[in-house]
Amino acid sequence: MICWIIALVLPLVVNSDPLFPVNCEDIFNSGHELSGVYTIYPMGHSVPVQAYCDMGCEDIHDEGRWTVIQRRMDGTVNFYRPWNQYKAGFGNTDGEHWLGLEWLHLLTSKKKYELRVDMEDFEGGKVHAQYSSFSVASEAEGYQLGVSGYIDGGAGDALIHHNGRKFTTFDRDQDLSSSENCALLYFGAFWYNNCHHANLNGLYMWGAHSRYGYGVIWNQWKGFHYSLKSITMKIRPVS
Ligand SMILES: [Ca+2]
Repeated sequence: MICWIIALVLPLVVNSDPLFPVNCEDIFNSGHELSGVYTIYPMGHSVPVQAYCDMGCEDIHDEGRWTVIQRRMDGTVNFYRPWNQYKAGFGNTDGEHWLGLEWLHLLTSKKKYELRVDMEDFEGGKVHAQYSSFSVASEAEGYQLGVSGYIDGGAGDALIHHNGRKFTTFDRDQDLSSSENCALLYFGAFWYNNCHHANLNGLYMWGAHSRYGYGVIWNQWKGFHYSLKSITMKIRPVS
């Protein structure tokens, strides 16, 4: 937690020219060991994008080198957005944001990545879920999700329900509900099945509520009637 506070106080914007790091592991390996906002180049040197790098804490650097791909923490950013914005990314890189599906595809199509999802409730509880394999296919393939190799961190495995599913927004229905658009139904955007066990881009609410499936949901931990306080999705290459 101390490291997290330092990271918020000391946001860094670093251009690693001429190295053009592809992800936060490259940034770390070039000597930048503080968490913060950095520039990465998943598409090559002419197309920079800002990403939040979670470098972990001093003395336990093995926990770091993560490229954050999604973060919710205070409800300051609207996540109910159309396809093109989920494709390109949106939000505040040092706060709530979505990196973007195209970047996720570019990163995970070149190397094998793992995923960690950290989450926190409003009562001080903290758990995580880790997956040894994470990939996002091309836009032509609907940005199909590949996630497997669950490692328990107390959260339970909500994403197995979404493995192999395409991404759905309110203006592009690729889910498995024949009668509904899950993004419209639950005010989110995700790799919906019919519809979800995790609604990580849902409305930011405050803990327990009465509306089934609404909110920032990780069903296997807190159920369908509890919206989380914070959640972070982050990825890094598997060596
Ligand atoms: Ca549908």
